[in-house]
Amino acid sequence: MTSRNQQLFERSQRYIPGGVNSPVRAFKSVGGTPVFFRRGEGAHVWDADGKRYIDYVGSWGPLILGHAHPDVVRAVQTAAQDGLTFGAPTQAELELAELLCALVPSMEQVRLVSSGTEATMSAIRLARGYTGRSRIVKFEGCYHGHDDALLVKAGSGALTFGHPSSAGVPEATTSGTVVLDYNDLAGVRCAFDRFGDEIAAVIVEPVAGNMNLVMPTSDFLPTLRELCTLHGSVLILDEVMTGFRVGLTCAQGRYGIRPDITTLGKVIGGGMPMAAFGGRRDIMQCLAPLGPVYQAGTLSGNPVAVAAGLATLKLVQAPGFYDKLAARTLQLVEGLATAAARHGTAFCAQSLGGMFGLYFRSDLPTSYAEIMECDRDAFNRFFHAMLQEGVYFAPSAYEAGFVSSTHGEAEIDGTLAAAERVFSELGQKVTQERGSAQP
Ligand code: KE4
Repeated sequence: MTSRNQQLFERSQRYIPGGVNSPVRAFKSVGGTPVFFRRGEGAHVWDADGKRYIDYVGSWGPLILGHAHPDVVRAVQTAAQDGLTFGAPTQAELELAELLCALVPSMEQVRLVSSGTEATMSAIRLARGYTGRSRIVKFEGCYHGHDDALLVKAGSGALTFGHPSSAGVPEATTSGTVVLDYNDLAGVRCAFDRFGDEIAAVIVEPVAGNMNLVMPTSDFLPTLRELCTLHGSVLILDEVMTGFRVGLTCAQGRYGIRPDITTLGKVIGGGMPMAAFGGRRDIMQCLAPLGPVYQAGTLSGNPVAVAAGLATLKLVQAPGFYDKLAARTLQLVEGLATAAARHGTAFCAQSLGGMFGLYFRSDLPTSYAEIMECDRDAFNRFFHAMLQEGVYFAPSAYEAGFVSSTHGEAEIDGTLAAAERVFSELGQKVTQERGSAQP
């Protein structure tokens, strides 16, 4: 009998390309039928068949307070009763702007938008307008949304100009983008030696989360800061994922880096369409209506989304919120690694604040190339076996995972008990396969 998920997916593919409104949801990387969710509450979601899962995706990061947090839902309901949108300034969006500038060390002014893509696209245009330059630098494996200039894959050799990573993006749009390797200091120095005063901006995820989790080496971010300052280039930290996920002062506070522009999203909207870009006042003043860089949005600073964001940011400021979240996330990754080791699986894991990475390889990856060496088939088997056990990890070996404040001992213990069963089964299957392969 086809499940309700399968029925919905078959129907959905008739009306929505690929049956999804965002490609990563389609399970293309892991295979199988995507799960259609009907309800979420706290750390749990229920699919169309009524099956419950412990959720480690949290809508790809926004739900740091779990699904349907009562304070956030109440804030949304209250705001909605006064009107959904005005297309005019409101006190609420001013309060969110004030709060972001108070919490994010480098943020002197901020503009609210509706998606992370809009934030990074606007930040790039602003950096180009401020510097009068056009070339930008990004890093292989970092994702900054689907703006044309950022849908780029590395050229054939180091320092060659980027080529489009998507159809529909003109070569001319990406030819000004240099794609380097994450954590590659020599490559960064070489790019600045060659293009320095032509570089409008460097955009980077301060902690990479879109190739799976990859931490910056100790000199990586300071070197980017030093070289951008030296050459008058704008340093953009894309904190759409890390913002208020890895700590109350974001990744920039943890690593002591002061970017010129920061992009935010996900957590600051509490699950509603909300993102932002902001930073140095002298740069932000280049934006219309003050300056020549145009940027706009019908629903920018939407009062209902702002209400969800304010409610969320109020709760994450509670004393000890991030210490507790980080400890819970660490307990998860250490438990998974222990279970894998017990059954001889090449696996490791790490976490930072409320985000984590799982890797089917023996040592922690520090680069895109090392991420590509992970055993993707092993991850896919693990993903589906855990899904069967009622644990929902990101449906891709190349995504980070997320824990919320509603993941308690019961959810972690339940996940680790399921992992024990799964690693045992997977270990036995590998042993059998090796046995049957013996001459
Ligand atoms: P959105 O346009 O999807 O709101 O944000 C784009 C974006 C920008 N910068 C970073 C660092 C991001 O992680 C993202 C979006 N992240 C993905 C998850 N890896 C969103 C999931 C999806 O594409 O459906």
